[in-house]
Amino acid sequence: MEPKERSTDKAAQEMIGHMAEAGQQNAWDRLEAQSPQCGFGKQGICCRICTMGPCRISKKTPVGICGADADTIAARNLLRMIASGAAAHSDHGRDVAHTFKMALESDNGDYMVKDELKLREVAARYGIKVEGRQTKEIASDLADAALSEFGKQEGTLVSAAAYPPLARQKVWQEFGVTPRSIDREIVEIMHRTHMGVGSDYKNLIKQGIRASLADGWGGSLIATELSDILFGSPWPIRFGANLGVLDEKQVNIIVHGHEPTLSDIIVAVSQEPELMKMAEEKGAKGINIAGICCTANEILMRHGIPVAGNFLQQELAMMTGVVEIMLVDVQCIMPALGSLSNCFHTKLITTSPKCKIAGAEHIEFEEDRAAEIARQIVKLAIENFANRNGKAKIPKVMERGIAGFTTENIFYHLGGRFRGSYRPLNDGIISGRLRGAAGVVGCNNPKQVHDYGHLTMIKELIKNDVLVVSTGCSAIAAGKAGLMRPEAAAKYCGKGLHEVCETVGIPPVLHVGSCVDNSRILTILANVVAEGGLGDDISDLPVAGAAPEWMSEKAVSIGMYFVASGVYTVIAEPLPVLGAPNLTRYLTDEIERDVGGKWAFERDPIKAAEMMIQHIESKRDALGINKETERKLYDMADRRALSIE
Ligand code: SF4
Ligand code: MSK
Repeated sequence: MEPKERSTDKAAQEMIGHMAEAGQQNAWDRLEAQSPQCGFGKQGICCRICTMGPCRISKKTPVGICGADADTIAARNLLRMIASGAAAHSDHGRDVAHTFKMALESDNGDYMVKDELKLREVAARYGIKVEGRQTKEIASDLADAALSEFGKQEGTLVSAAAYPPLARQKVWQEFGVTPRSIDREIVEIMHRTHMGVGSDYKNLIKQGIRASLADGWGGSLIATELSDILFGSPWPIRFGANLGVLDEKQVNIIVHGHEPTLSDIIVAVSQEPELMKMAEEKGAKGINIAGICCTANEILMRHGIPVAGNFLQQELAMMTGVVEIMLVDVQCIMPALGSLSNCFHTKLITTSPKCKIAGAEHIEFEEDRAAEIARQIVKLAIENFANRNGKAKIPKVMERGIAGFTTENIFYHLGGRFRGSYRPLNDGIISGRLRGAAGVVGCNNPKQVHDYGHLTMIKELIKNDVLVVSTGCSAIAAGKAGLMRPEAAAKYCGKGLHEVCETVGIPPVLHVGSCVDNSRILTILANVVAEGGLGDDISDLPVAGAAPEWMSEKAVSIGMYFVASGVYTVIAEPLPVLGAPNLTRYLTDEIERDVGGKWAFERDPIKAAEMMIQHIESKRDALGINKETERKLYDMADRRALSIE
């Protein structure tokens, strides 16, 4: 297969060609080697939960040995994907909460509270007294409150009652899916899907919904909010993206994975004069930190650190031959990096006790020695600069853009300098200049042409005046394609969105962060509802979600919490449920009556975008804002009246 058939990204194409010439395998090659893939697995109708099996469902064998049918088996498999995805996000949240607590107890100053305003806002939501109290006291109470959300035995998640609209909370209460605590919902999935527990697919899915809500409005939200407080809330910031950000003349360190705890401190120490001097003494012009996947997004959002690429570019980045260290933490790290690193001077370094990789060196990260360990790693990279072997190959491909949007700062951008408010966004939607908004998120998957799904869908949406917010590898794809430049509005947007972007000075695609930061999209939606004029619930809003190239279990949890929050969610690769007709019908149709959102599967990104736009228009119809009205020009008196409302 030609590189062009594998990726739309010019840098990726060049490196895929280079890998082929060098006789190295990558994910696309391994997909070909794995094809044709198992049809039972694809359709979700293979069960290996007990050793009477494995059982496969077919016309000849419509039930497994225990009598479980296709719907039960596929529902159980799906639930276990949600459990894993929710666990990954939430464990990330737990780690940030631990670091947060440790930072308050330690005197070494490696970490400290960087956003006091957010600390006070979040603490107040948790019912913690803030007036007249010191930062440290409030932060300590918040750390304890956040940590107790994971394992508490009584009540419900604080954030599930503090953030979503009341109407949404009522839907969850009536349907019986209000999340209680984070770990509990994940454990209960594992219990309910054990051999011989539940077999009613709808009742199984209910627990999947509850665990996913504990992820989105719980574990992920905790990860986002405590990261903002501890590492600083993002603010719009310029960045460069694609493999061209690597620099042959500098020591290159790539950080890859998801958690910001180590990468944030690596960024800080890499600017220390002593280390810069050491790099120069070794013949390098400097120390260049770049990111891959969501670790990239974390440090991009807060420090403007360049992004080398998204998920399918991790092997390609190593192939450049100029990476001294690839430093990984957890999630989305291909085991293939272990053997590939052996072909280069590149050191693959794992840092989490949860993630060791064959062929990698392990330097365990300890939060209470964060700066010391970060310095040790940067020094190793500097030492390794002299060991480069073979010819460097860095594609000269790089784009620029603006990232760093959050629930709080979109507020100021949309409201303008003097009137921070979601009002202009809601008014823009009500007037029809903006048709609505879409979240386009998620991974890459070699089953789709790399980045094609993200870019084609996003361009179609913004052409039709739908504002796009993006996270994860989708956001990186948009950044690499120049869609996060404010100027992209003139080139790609419909008239209404173009006007809005120009007036406010934002790009048409807003980078709101990493995978756990999908929680920012939830809180943005809650704010839009609270602003008024667009219904009482998230399910009333003219919005839709999509993951055009998803691959990970985390994406299933994310998709489910968006659906369960009332959002129509279109994904490319279908959920592995197609062999279970009742379950498929439930997830793509009937579930809407229970939670207000539903799933759709569509591989063609243009068709998928059309489905999203159609959904947005149907919500506009239901809100009664699709009537032909004359555009009202506001004078000062009108504006004052609006502010008072
Ligand atoms: Fe087969 Fe039932 Fe065991 Fe699954 S739980 S492997 S369907 S016997
Ligand atoms: S990194 S989960 S490939 S978005 Fe968050 Fe990218 Fe998907 Fe990993």
